[in-house]
Amino acid sequence: MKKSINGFPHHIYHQTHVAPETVLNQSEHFLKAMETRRSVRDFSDKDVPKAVIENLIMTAATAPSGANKQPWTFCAINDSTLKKQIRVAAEQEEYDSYNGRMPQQWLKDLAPLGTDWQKPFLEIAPWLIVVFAQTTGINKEKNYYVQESVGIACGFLIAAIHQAGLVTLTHTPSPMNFLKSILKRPDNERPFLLLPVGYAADEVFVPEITKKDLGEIAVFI
Ligand code: IYR
Repeated sequence: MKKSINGFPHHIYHQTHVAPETVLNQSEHFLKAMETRRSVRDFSDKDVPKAVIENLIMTAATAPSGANKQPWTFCAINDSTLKKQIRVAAEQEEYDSYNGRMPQQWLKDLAPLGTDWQKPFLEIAPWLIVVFAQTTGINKEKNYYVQESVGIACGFLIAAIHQAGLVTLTHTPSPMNFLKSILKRPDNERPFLLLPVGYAADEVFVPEITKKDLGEIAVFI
């Protein structure tokens, strides 16, 4: 079944029919799965096939975006020379950030996470995915809700990485314009987020932090 709206074709959408009790089960199941996700900073150097990374990126690209402009570019890097270059540049910025640029309160807030300026995972993880936001189209065409759209796509990407059995972390070197020059991205793109992707190292320690309770994050009105 098809119909036309404003002269554009639409077709019937069939969401698989799910019984109400199955909806509850599935929502619980996905919650449990997502609750096992952690930001991991210790990676194995074990290879991940390119086909896996392609699937992860295509999952991210299913995200909704303003006027369906899909204002994102995913740069997937496996080349060790390029990874080293990114590590060196990121550590230069991060060294300055951790040693003077970040206010004391910020450093205090990060202390429980145990992060510092050193980013060995940028070389050890088999893949780095650098997500770029397209502030406009390549010929200055308008994009809408770029931050929101790319943020949602990154959420999908992180969930997909976890669901596949791999790990990542949201690395935010700051400032991160070096990514634009190293990766030779065009003027309409702005670096948004860097995600190392791979298998977790054999032994990984993560901080004992908790997520807020439902009562702290939601109001039912
Ligand atoms: N960009 C730094 C610092 C950092 C900032 C926040 I906010 C974090 O949640 C974690 C780290 C870094 O990536 O180490």
